[in-house]
Amino acid sequence: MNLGERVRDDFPLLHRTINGKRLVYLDSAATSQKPRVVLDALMEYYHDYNANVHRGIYRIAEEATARYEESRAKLAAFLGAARREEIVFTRGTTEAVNLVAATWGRANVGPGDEIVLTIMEHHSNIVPWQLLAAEKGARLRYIPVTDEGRLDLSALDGLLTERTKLVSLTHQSNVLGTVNPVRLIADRAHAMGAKVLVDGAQSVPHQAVNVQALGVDFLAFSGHKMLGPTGSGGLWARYDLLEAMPPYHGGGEMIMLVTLERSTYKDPPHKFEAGTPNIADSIVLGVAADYLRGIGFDAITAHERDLTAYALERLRTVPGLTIVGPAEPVDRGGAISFTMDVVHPHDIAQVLDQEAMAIRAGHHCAQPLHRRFNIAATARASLHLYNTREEIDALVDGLHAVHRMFTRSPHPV
Ligand code: 7TS
Repeated sequence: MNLGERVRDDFPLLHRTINGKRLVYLDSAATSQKPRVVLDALMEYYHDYNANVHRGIYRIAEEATARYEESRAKLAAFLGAARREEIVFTRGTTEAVNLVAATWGRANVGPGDEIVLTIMEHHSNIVPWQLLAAEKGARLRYIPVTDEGRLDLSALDGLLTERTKLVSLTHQSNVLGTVNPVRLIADRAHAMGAKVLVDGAQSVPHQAVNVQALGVDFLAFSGHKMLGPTGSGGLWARYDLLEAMPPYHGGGEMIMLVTLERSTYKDPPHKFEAGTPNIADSIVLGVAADYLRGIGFDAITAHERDLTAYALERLRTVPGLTIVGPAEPVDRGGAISFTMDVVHPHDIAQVLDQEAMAIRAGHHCAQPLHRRFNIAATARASLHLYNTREEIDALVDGLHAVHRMFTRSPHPV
């Protein structure tokens, strides 16, 4: 039995039927399904020890605080961080990138400075930098993408200069599936004195990510894509950077002392967690990380690589289908986007929905990347550890049926 078959029973939602058919969930790049241990841990929090953190001195408040901080420690270990105080809980990748732009960015980026991004970024790693650049008079530059869907590293020499303050790039593309050579780019950026942020939204759920090995300064990640609850996630940053960064939101629990004129702030990470945090979801994110670690990334990555190779091979049999992104299963993950010559991506998704298949169609919050390929939209199937070859077969059969449906002559002779 392969991994997908072995773990399926852990995910109640994967047993749902729609139109009398078993759900085939192929949209994990948007959000992942949750194992029962995650659902149970959420219920346990509200059922047994719901209390605010870092303030009450009674039993359940101390339990909640301990579990919240334990989860932080688990995530630090999960990402290979030097210490647990390097993890700031956020609502996800979007908030983590915005936090860096609004704090480190405001303090360190000035007129004429440059921020280097890539054409394959999700909007959440573009728009915050556009806002900062507009405020500061800084300039955004982009690493181009090749026809195959990989970063064109030959452009790095021209892009990285003494004006570069930050390189911010995705580890794994949510559209192309491409896994980028982050270490290589980080070393080049550091040699020019720039800092490096990596968007781990699509890598942290699927491969062993170690921030020391990546050699970056900031890493943003989303809990809901790594089997955890929505509204959970975080920012990892080197402690010295967090210490030097001004706060993000102002409010309760991030201060040492408040007078009518000014305030002093707590040490990181608390300086960046104003107000009542997302206690339940942040605690349960640690449970999701434990679940992934329990299975092990060796097994997860091998299974997803096998499934991706199988899917890429089988998709070639569908007439008129073009993969947008690397067509070989090398240095790529299981987000597979494609177009079909005669059918709009939304029509593909809608027809497959009738067969209880969930894929996504659209620009996947990566409009500049789609513009690069001269297309408005793609259809995307994205995999996770719980998917199986049978589901890939169902997808491919479904796509053959879509093609037949849209190429059938309306006036049969
Ligand atoms: N970065 C990447 C690479 C992503 O894929 C996403 C979400 C984000 C950032 C933003 O994460 P959030 O958790 O803060 O929303 N990607 C997708 C997607 O591909 N379909 O829906 C959401």
